[in-house]
Amino acid sequence: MGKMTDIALPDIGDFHDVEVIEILVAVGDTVAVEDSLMTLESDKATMEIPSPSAGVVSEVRIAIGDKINKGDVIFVIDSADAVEEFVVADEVVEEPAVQAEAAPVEPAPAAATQASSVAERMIDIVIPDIGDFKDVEVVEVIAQVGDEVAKEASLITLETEKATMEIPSVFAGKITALTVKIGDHVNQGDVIGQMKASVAEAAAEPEVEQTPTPEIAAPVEEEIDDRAPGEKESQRRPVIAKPSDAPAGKAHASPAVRRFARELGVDLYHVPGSGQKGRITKEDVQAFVKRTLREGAPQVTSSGGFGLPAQPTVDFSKFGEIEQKPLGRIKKISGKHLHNAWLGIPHVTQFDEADITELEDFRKAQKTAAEKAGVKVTFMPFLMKALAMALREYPQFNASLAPDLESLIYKKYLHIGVAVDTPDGLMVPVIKDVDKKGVFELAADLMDVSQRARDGKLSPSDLSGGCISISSLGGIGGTQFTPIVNSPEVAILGVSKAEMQPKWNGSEFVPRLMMPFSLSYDHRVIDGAEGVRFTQRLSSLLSDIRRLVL
Ligand code: CAO
Repeated sequence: MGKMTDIALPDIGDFHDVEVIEILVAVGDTVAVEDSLMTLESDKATMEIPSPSAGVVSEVRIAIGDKINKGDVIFVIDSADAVEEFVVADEVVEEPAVQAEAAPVEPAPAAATQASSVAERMIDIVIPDIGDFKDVEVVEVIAQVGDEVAKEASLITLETEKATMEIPSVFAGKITALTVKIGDHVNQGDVIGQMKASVAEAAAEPEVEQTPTPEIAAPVEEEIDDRAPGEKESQRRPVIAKPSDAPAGKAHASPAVRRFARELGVDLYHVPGSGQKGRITKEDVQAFVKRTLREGAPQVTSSGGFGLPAQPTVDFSKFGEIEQKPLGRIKKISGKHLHNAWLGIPHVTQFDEADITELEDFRKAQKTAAEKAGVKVTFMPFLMKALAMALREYPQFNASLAPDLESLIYKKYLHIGVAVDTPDGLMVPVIKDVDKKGVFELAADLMDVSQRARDGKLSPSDLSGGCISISSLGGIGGTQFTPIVNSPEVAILGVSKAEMQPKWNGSEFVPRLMMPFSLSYDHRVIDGAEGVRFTQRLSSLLSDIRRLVL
């Protein structure tokens, strides 16, 4: 056992008694520095609380629904080998994890009149203290010229790589000018418009005391994973989900949209975003709900999900000794995604095989060259090259269904996800631009991502953008299996162990190294004939890799 360290809630600005809406780790989970531990939500902000260091969670001191404050001990972590990285409770509060405080920014009324009177004044709308963020991009302009806004109504949304924050109005009033547009970059103190504000004035008080302190929504960590909240929320209310809405990974949305979605019981994970960089807007949530109601899609509930009857609860201890251990975070997330894909996509699995005798000879012949290049060349890089070529020839396999299910989005790029077996569960890092890379480069990429997956060091960008996935169990064994399509992709290749088999060449049986593989695909997009043409083409490319250079 290493050093037991209390992890306290860091400084979260002016927020008090903030509700725990999600706990992202369980006892026994291994966490890395900056891994999100929990999500808090106030009426103004949503924020993830990152771990200050690495270790194994030994105690979870909070529960969903708890109201907590800065300094409260929320977890105990066994810091094991990483003791020097740990920040104890007292230190945590010195180091804010989320910037939620905002400094006064609006000018006070120029002159006081009578105590408690309200005057209308033209006031500059100014970007408040947004912490250490500079040149922050405007991703949403919520208010418009002419709008009557309430005090603290959100005006614009800013986004950095790490955070999303809403800028609220300091006063109630009418917007008369807005000089920012989506894509602009702003800094603290920038004037972004004017408003005719109703300003309460108090006579004979110093200006500074009249100046309202704007509360800005705390930055929301970009990596909030909206899969888990849906799952947790479902214990309180049903979550609307439509299986055909292929989840696109992380949900990017402002705190207001998150709140709106939560009120409607919508799991943002299922909502396609139409905003810049795929951000989910309020209109997207509304459209999603309308479509779901119109199409009569099933509801995911905590019971059975997708309208299925709930599983019966069995007391296994009646039959013998048992031990119950919580599922790890990755298993929980990937499990939900797989379940969704399995139920939402009409799967067909096509089985085939490839004669890789020559390929294997060639691979072995490259061993010395590969060692010199510092890579281990397994069969996978060749498979990736062949798959990339087949995808070019059959573009419907390199596509995703549009959110309205009425069209197909063809991708001109070729990024391939590779399922990696890690101690914490299945992860699918994506190797980018496979068609532009050589076998050694792909081997190096594969070594890199699979190692980082096993070390828990993959970044969100490593896990996104895939066009198709490969699940290779060939290094382990098995003859055939039916992989689940990694939505929103439309196909996945499953590879099993190659073995020598006698093959009839027209006059005699000859030993050939045969690799069995399977292709699961979304039958809404791909017909059976296309499926088998694709697997046959892949088989022919692998059987004679000279075709890869044609
Ligand atoms: N047939 C026979 N041998 C194979 C093979 C196949 N289809 N595929 C790989 N091998 C061999 C490799 O060539 C290597 O042999 P050498 O050491 O002699 O070169 C050995 O098996 C081990 O390979 P590997 O698994 O270390 O490397 P890889 O590049 O083939 O695969 C990776 C990398 C990351 C895909 C793999 O390690 C992995 O994690 N696979 C599991 C994926 C998984 O869990 N899928 C299930 C998802 S659905 O639940």
